Amino acid sequence: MARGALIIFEGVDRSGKSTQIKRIFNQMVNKGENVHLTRFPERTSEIGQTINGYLKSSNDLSDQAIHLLFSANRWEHAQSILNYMNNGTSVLVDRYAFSGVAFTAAKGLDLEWCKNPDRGLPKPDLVLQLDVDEETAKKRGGFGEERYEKVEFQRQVRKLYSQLREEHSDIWKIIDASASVDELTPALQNHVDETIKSCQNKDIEKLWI
Ligand code: Z5A
Ligand code: MG
Repeated sequence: MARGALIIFEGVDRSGKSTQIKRIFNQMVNKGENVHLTRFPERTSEIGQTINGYLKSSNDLSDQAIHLLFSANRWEHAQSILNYMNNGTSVLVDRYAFSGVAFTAAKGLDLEWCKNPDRGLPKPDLVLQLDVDEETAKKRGGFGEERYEKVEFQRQVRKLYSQLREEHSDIWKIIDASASVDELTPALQNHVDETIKSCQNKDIEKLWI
């Protein structure tokens, strides 16, 4: 059986990841395609609820501890992602280990240290990085409500995404996400469709191994 693809949406705050990934998921469901949508942080588990408290600034944790919790939150769901893929269902994920690394390294922690807990997770077949400049992001709804939504910090995160993009140029596409919601969806859908076709018979690899 052809396996499903693992496709990640990444990008700085307010770049439109959640908006676009939901549109693409709905289009694929309407066409009868085998697709599953998830996101990280996945805030419903016990670990997810602790992360949620941290992001809303109601609890404080060391930079190392919260990093490990974000990673543990992915590992809680790694086997289920693999099961979907092996059963022919493609998985769309709103943020993944690249957010984990970029957001913690932006605080000054060592990049390789940041990667360690996520080593061995299912490796994505495609990373779609939605990119908007600071001014555009600031104008969009909701900016500033959670812990990391500060301009200087997001600038640092953007730099780290560039570094990760260079390391993963084989699977990474950067998309100018300043266009309208309607304009962006078809281009993103094309990348998703092409990846699903091209990885059908490839082995599932492990991230950072
Ligand atoms: N984090 C971490 O530190 N470590 C980790 O391992 C992981 C995450 C996985 C919460 O993530 C925080 O966790 C995040 C990283 C950190 N902190 N920050 N920053 P989250 O994914 O839950 O964050 P969020 O609250 O969903 O925000 P977001 O993902 O950054 O936003 P978005 O999904 O990219 O944007 P959106 O919700 O689709 O759109 C934002 C607004 O813009 C909304 O009002 C839209 O209607 C509007 N919008 C969207 N697209 C457009 C276009 N094209 N034009 C105009 N307006 C638009
Ligand atoms: Mg989002």
